[in-house]
Amino acid sequence: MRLRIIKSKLTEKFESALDAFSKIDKDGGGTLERTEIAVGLFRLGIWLSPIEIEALMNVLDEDQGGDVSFQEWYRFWKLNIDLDTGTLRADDVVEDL
Ligand SMILES: [Ca+2]
Repeated sequence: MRLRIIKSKLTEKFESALDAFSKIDKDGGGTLERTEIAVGLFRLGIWLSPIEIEALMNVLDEDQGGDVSFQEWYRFWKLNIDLDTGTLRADDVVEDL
């Protein structure tokens, strides 16, 4: 369950959704690009194939605009937190990864 691994690494490494977002947003552009996410996860020791990145972006990029706003990131963060409690239909999302 990749999404669970990604979430646990992120929460282990970063204090909050905002902390993670601002550190992954290397160029300070206010959105997370596909490359920034791939690099950010790689630095956490998570190597995702292009197909997995694509699947992750489909989860993250709710409006399919090609990048991830903080609002979208926060939604993902919350979704992941809910994974812990076993609530939500998060497994539907995880199946896509
Ligand atoms: Ca977006």
